Amino acid sequence: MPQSTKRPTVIVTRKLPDVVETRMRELFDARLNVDDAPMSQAQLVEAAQAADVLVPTVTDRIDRGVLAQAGPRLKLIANFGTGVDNVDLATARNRGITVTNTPGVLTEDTADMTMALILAVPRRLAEGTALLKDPRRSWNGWSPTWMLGHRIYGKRLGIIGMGRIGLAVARRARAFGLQIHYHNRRRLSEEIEQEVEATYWDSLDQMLARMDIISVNCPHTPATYHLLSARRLKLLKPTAYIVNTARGEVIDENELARMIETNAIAGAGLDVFENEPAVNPKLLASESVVALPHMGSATLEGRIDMGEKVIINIKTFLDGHSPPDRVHPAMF
Ligand code: 8YV
Repeated sequence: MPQSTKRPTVIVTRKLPDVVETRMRELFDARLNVDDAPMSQAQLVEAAQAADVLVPTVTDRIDRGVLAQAGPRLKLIANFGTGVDNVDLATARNRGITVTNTPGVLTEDTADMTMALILAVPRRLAEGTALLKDPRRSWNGWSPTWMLGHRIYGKRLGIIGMGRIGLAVARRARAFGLQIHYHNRRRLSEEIEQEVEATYWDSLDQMLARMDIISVNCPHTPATYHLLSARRLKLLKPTAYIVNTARGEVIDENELARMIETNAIAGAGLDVFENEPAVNPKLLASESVVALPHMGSATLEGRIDMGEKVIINIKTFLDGHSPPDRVHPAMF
């Protein structure tokens, strides 16, 4: 078969929605993971040796070790996901491997989940439902001083990372009467600040000390690893809540768990964890923590859109153009 008609080998590390996999089979020599078992590092090396294009997800560590053993054909890593902290971007660039991601299509879903946690923790949603469903406990009826949470309306929300998702959270939170504050590498335009009536804080430390609820919406990069360090977590008011739908690594999870255990903060809504799938048991034991298994973007519509983006990135790249969602290491 002449080189030009040979279909490129695209190795997909996890099971994707049927419609995405079917289209990939039509377009490429697609090697799919129908059992959805996470790949070991050795299996990832094998995949990197055989593929023209690798499609990993957040559960795959495409580190220096994997990239160092990649075959000469591997020219594109089309990540199924927006965060690219699972890929060693510098090594990929040095080896001439392009990396793409899937921004934009999971913004609204992730912002919805963030808002759900902002509501769920102060209003004790998980506690209430767990109580009713627990056959060992019984509900003795309404009481004026029972299951009291805290009001959301009028409180100060501090958003760390005001990119697409942070802004989508701000828009929702405004509708719930929260006062929007934010810390970001770059200040937003005056127009957008006015739209969501946002107050910018150059100093993260100063913002943390004054907020009622903190929402983490920045990517995990070397610069944001443990951005909420033990020192910074201690700046929070004891009545504050933390919500994280970004990456567990942004928060010092051990310190957060210690503070939850000792009631040094009021509660946390966590969709992501530092050592997924492991979760600090102190967090799970606490009634003031609402914990979710990394579900922020988990809608069927979102996953299909992500798959479509991956396909467009691969097609554009293979056609010799710069793919629309090319990741530039300096961006992260
Ligand atoms: C995805 C995410 O589920 O896209 C991201 O960065 O965190 C998630 O919403 C996951 O990354 C898919 O690889």
